[in-house]
Amino acid sequence: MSKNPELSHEPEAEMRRLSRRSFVWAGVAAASAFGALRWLDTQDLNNGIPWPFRRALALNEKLARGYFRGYRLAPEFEGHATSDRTNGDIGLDGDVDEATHIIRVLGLHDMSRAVNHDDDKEAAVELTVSQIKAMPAVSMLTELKCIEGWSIFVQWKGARLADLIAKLGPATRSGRAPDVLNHPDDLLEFVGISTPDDAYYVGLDMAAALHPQTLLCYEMNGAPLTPEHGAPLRLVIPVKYGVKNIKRIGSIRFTSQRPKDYWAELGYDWYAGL
Ligand SMILES: Nc1nc2c(c(=O)[nH]1)N[C@H]1C(S)=C(S)[C@@H](COP(=O)(O)O)O[C@H]1N2
Ligand SMILES: [Mo]
Repeated sequence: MSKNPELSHEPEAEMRRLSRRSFVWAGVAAASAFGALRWLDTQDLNNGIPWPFRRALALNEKLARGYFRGYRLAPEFEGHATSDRTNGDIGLDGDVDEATHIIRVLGLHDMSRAVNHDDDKEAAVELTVSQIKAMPAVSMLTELKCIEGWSIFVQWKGARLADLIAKLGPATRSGRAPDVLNHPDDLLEFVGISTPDDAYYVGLDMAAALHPQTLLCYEMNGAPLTPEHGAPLRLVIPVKYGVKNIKRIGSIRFTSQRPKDYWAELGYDWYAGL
């Protein structure tokens, strides 16, 4: 395994730098929250619960601290990404067109905007990649660790899955309207993410899905994601092994059942945490 010598590895300094940076990010996210709100209004996807400006800051802070009992921030690095490496092409057959690509979302508290074009499939709320790109963007240089024993350092750019979750409003255990900020424990426990053809799929617990470094990415090392790396949209979750970093996202489902997971079915640990 080759590590980039320019990357900083001193963990304490890393964490100090990180907390400063997280603070800056919280501000950046708050500054862009107005744009996100307008996205909601124009796209009319929200269930009518306003997401006040001041809450964006609180959300980032609270999510980064309280709810992630078992999770820490993965180290972030400064310097250059390492040379490229791809692994795994399950679910990546055929071409995708970013402009027409749809991410189907299931298991929201309010599914009244769900549509169904296909009798074989459940009705789902549909998102486009441009809607994800309109959300506050986060960049991070993190290590993608494959369970096979190698890793690469990648500069990612994307939107926080937590921000999307807060906006869309997953179904809750109580049946009451979701309050991601104050009552994340009331959200359904799991998130299942699949490729459009359902050939590759991962399950996440809600805490991992809400982790501030869990991103829906559309850029890698300063360039648009390539098809091998999961264009037009992939998950990057540096607190988990590579297997959970699903490429080419076709659907996201909030559920109370532990979702099926491609590699867990083959005997790997379902959590696959680092
Ligand atoms: N759709 C899909 N996503 C996937 C895989 C896959 O086979 N299909 N392989 C996983 C594995 S094992 C790893 S290590 C990472 C590798 O990501 P990369 O190819 O972008 O380096 O993708 C993950 N995501
Ligand atoms: Mo992997």
